[in-house]
Amino acid sequence: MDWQNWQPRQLANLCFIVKDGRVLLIRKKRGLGAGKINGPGGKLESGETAHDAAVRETQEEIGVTPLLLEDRGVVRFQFTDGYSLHCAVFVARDFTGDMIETDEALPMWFPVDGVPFHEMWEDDQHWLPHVLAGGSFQGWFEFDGEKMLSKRVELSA
Ligand code: 8DG
Repeated sequence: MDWQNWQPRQLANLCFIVKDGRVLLIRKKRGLGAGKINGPGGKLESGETAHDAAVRETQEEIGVTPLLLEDRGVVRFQFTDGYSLHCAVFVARDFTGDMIETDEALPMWFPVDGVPFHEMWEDDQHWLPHVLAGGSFQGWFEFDGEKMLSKRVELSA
């Protein structure tokens, strides 16, 4: 894979709300990764920043507004069918509003040391623990559907 000249087809984001030793995740009901547990997030609309899209997608999916977003890195996905995604990862330290289940997602709290990686995308176990512990990262992954084919992760403080 020539990551040097890689161009993503889509821009997206993920927003992990972390508060009081717990992380707010969703059971995603539709779209890419339906059925899996993930952070709220989704694709950027035109003219939108990754930060603004992370706030909007979290509001749309589970009703709450994340606050104090911290930029923790980028994860890049190349799929064998040609699809590719650049995904900005944020941690939010607080939120306002009431959590709701929507057509898109069911919200669920997990202890930060009890994240259900067996129900998540295969790459997440390689970077999310570090992010939840306060760190940043860069990631590059190749997938064939839901199967991870290659991984490269650079963790930083
Ligand atoms: P839309 O409303 O924006 O059109 O659709 P969406 O449901 O928001 O976007 P999507 O294209 O269906 O879902 C993409 C989301 O899934 C986006 O937040 C990035 C995330 N995602 C992947 N692959 C992986 C992965 O390997 N790990 C994690 N944690 N998230 C991933 O696409």
